[in-house]
Amino acid sequence: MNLKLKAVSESTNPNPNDTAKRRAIDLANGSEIIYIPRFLPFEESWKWFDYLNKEIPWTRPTLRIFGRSCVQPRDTCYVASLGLPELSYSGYQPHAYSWDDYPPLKDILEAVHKALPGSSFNSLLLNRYKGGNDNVGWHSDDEKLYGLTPEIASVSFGCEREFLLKKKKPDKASQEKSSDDEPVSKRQKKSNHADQHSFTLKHGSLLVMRGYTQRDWVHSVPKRAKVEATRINLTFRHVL
Ligand SMILES: O=C(O)CCC(=O)C(=O)O
Repeated sequence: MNLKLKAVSESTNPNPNDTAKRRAIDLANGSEIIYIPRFLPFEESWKWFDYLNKEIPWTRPTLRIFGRSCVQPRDTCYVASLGLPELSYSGYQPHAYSWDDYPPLKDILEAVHKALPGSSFNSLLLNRYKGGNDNVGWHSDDEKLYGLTPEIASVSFGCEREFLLKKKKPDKASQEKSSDDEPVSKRQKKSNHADQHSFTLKHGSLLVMRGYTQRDWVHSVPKRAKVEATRINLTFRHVL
């Protein structure tokens, strides 16, 4: 199956309207989101969807959250370059498959690298939401292995779902006076930036979280009662 495709990027895109829709959202205090709704061509993206849906060895692990066992409300799979520290979250350590096990993933990775100059992703967490009950709760990808300011590139296929971002509540330490003698909480109140954002992540879209987004914000894909179709999401990350 030839799944090689061209990403919509500044250099290859013949339609200026597509790149004009690359939106940068400044979340303030060094956090930023980039959203490109038509990152990958629509028809090819359905071929990717079918490939991923059929070929990826999806699992639905049991997690440990606040001392209780619960089945993760979505399917998952993990791919990583050789020799990286192991990923572990909520008491679960996924097996790391190799990029060579699923070569078409390398084509999507290449497209993402092309759109984000300077990026070098070496791992990928895949999620499959089989209908509106499947979800991911509020969390941040702030595991130490990604460092303090990770760039995370998220490519979506299939059913559109809402992606929410919410500012973390400042803890006591961050409310203490900063070096410019003004409490951080006061500075945050003065800022004009909203504390919540919502994106409807389109089939073939790319959303990038950058800077201090994982330190200062949480994100989620909430349940949606009326949704029945499947969505697949790939988040590319760099493990240090
Ligand atoms: O499915 C999504 O868009 C988000 C996935 C996510 O939050 C994660 O993998 O950490």
